[in-house]
Amino acid sequence: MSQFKFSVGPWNVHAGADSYGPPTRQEIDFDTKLAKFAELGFSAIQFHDDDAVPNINDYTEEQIKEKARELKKKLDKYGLAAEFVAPRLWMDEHSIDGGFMSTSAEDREYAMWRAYRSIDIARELDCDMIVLWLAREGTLCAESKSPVWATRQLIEAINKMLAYDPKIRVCIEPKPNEPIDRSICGTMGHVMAISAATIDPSRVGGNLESAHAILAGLDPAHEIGFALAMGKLMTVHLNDQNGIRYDQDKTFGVENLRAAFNQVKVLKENGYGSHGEYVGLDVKAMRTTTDEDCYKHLENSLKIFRALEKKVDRFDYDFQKKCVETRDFEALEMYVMNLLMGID
Ligand code: GLO
Ligand code: MG
Repeated sequence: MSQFKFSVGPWNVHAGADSYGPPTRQEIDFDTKLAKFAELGFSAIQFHDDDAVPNINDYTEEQIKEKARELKKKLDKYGLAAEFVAPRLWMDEHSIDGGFMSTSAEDREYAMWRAYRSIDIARELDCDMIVLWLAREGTLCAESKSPVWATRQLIEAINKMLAYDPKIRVCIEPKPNEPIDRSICGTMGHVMAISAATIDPSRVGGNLESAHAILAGLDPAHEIGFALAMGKLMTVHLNDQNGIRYDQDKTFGVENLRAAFNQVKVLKENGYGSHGEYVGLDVKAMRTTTDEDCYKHLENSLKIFRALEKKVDRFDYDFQKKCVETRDFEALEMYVMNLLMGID
């Protein structure tokens, strides 16, 4: 039995379309996904604001809250909690050039409207966290905006969110690029710096996604460890990624098992989850996956995570200590490889 609670977003099950081709699977309706997520053993759902309230632009603030209350009833029916709400600031025509640091004042205002509505929805869903995946917050053309101005815009926007609701926690999910060229807040280090510059650093932390760390050329377990050391790891998006390419969101552990082992290890060793944090997945099925198998990547990610938990349980800390004392890192490394290969 895992010591962790897991979460997932509805976008993890999708119809297979990519930038180069149309869907390859049927769309699955939201209620069916919820039922299946509960059956697979997930405890909480991650939401975009418009996953929670589709066509959010068409409603008043009161109507949005009402719709969120209806969703809460649905979640209760399946025994699922809401982990976070994330303003989707990359699809709408107002977010063509970013949200909080868009070059258009009107579009920046729209971004704040979505952030406030996300907080309203979170409140109705009984959750206290919003996630900012800063998809288009950066530059497409380096000279189009000042990085100094853009960074300050982000801090100011977060300060407004913190002031809007004294309980809300703002969790930044950093990514170095894609869909933008250069991100303003691309790594966990940037997130910590932004946090420190806000009016309430205790309520601003990070969501480390394995793939995003790899895209920045960094090690996911070290990024997780860095945020844990600062007491600011609010959630994780576990997945995998084959080096510095397009964002792949592969099943957790399939590309680099040792790196995945070390992510589980650092989470376990540091009591992650003891303050209610979830182990979140952000994984995509392959384009070739069939309709019947459209949840397989989630099942497989959970299986791999749990199997690695058992490996961490078996990790021989006495042997590790001895190796460190004698600086025999060859032996320690081979011990880890044998542990992962199942060779005693
Ligand atoms: C994309 C991100 C995205 C976010 C999600 C929640 O690269 O990982 O999936 O996690 O929109 O904010
Ligand atoms: Mg993510």
